[in-house]
Amino acid sequence: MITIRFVCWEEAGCLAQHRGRLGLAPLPGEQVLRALVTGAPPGTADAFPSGEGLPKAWPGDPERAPGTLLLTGRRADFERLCVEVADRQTLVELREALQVALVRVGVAPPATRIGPRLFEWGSRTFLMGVVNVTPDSFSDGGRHASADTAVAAGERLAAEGADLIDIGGESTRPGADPVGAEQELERVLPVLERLSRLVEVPLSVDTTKARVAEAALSAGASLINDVSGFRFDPRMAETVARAGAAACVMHMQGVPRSMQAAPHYLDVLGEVMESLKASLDLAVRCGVHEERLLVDPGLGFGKQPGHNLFLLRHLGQLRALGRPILVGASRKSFIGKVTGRAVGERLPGSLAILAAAVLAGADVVRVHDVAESSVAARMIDAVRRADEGGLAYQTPA
Ligand code: HH2
Repeated sequence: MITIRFVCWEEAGCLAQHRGRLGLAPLPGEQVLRALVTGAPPGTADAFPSGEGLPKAWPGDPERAPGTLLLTGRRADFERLCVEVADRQTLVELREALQVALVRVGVAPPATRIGPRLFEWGSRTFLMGVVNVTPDSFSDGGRHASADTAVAAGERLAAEGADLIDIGGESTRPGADPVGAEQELERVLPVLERLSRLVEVPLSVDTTKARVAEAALSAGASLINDVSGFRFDPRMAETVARAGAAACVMHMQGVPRSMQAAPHYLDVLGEVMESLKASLDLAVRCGVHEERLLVDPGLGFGKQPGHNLFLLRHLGQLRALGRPILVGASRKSFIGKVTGRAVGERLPGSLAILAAAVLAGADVVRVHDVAESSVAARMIDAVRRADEGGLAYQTPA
């Protein structure tokens, strides 16, 4: 399967602005792009045309990186390539993948309805607040172990500005013991039922079990947050499809019990992308509406600190999947590794990661500290929107 990701791209808006400053009209197609192709079938590099007005192609080393190509050119060159190779059988898959990737590069996906709310991606950063109804979650374990405290926490997060509230009944921290569906339901359902009557914010349930998802969706949840990307329970995708619900598919290498033992990748971004694409394809095959799906690189799930930081830095490349990007970094151990801070002292590090993630392309950030994250997100959004007049910020009402 061919995967294409743009590893460098010029912001089309910035280019238009530079031209405007010189008094020149916008020039469509001038945007410079660099694409990394993996999984190309044999013969692709040989069949690739060369010449003026076409992207330049560098095939990867056939021994070390078979099926790879690096393409560089202007958008107009890539578009011309798609026309030029229209009748070449060997390049059909490449052309189709390129056409899709060209539409997606640097562009926010279309809006998604989650429960009663429409999320217009690119308009601002959205916050998913976390309520773990567990005794053993890595940062808030035991704090909301009773339904009363969990409901109160959910109400507080909604008041602080959460756009979604994610309720979890099973810890997925490294080394965590799995819990049965019965126990997970006992923890999650009472909170979900009460919270759905008290707040207007859409509720999400963090589970990998179809049975839990099914009951949660009937009890008022609008989104299933599956950290296994629909891999652990073969009934999960059809359960989400039947309910017409939204879902977030996350990447994880291995299983929580052992995932941090020896995470290993040759190309962490490419492998995360391919796995997320497989989760999206599975979901769509089972009847989930593509426009209801979000993707998440799964920071800390079978990843070394360096893998997490690299994924964050190049997050925008996941745009090639065409879905909104959710990132959960709040209080995680890689922040502790970099800053030397214990879990209760990771707020400054978490806010810095939030800023980095948003600037790199995150649409939703999953956080424990909603009040502080909401101020940080508003500030970063102002930076993102900054225009030369300096008027592109809005004072909150
Ligand atoms: N991280 C955790 C749990 N669920 N879901 C998504 N989509 N992305 C994440 O990064 C993610 C997640 C781990 O954090 P937490 O829920 O606070 O801890 P625990 O799993 O120990 O309950």
